[in-house]
Amino acid sequence: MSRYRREFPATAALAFAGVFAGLMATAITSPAKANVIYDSTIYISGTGFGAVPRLLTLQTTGTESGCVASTGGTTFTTGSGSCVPDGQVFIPNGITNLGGDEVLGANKTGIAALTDYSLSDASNIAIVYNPSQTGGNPETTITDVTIKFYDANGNLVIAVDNASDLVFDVVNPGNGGAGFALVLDAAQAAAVNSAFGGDISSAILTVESTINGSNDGPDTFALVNLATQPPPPVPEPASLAQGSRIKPLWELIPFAMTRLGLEMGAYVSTDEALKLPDLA
Ligand SMILES: [Ca+2]
Ligand SMILES: [Ca+2]
Repeated sequence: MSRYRREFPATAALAFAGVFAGLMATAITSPAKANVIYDSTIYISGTGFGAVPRLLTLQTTGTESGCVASTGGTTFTTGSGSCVPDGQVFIPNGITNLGGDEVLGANKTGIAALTDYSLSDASNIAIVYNPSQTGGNPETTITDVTIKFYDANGNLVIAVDNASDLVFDVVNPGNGGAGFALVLDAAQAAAVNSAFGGDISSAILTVESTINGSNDGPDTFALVNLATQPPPPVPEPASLAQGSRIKPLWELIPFAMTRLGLEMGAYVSTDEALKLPDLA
């Protein structure tokens, strides 16, 4: 490499070294961090989410586990035989789901053809987790959530999962949003996009998961395209008046970065009317 570097102007060599170092850092560190993560900064609108069919519904007390596998076209199977062995998952978490608790029925458990969601880029995927719990301890813990991507013939192309337990102390995000957004981190999204030649539009997506601490109503997962989500609600005029100052530019940057999928920033809404009704 030094032989080539001598032939570059100093600035070009520096730039090349920087890019190369960046690529190496990505190659070395990203795979170990490729996870399904909960991004609390993403706002899922209840208005846009209410009619979305669920890809997996579970309603068992204690531990509940469900799996869905595409078998080509619009057909699918559920149950333990539909769970992917953890070893086949991209950078797996060591947990294989048992399945068997799926609640069957239209819009409760099924598949998503990504072309129906206008989804071509895995970085726009949000699996919205919407638990229904009651009592003094509504907490749920997702020990595994695996997102599987099939070709149109039902062949599994790639699957991704979470790295460690995802713990939810409450049943809704508390900002008027419809559910918790589980997303692919950058390394995972890149791997999924690459597995489909850069465009995942032809893929069929299914979800499998295991949840601890369940009670009461159905706990569901649905797919949302972040690129087509309605924007977050505008703050009420009263709260704007009470704010009594104009936000400086640097306070607006996280908002813009979130819309770009950079996992920063926060939305605040007091609109309780947007809470999601259960489909059960
Ligand atoms: Ca796993
Ligand atoms: Ca529940």
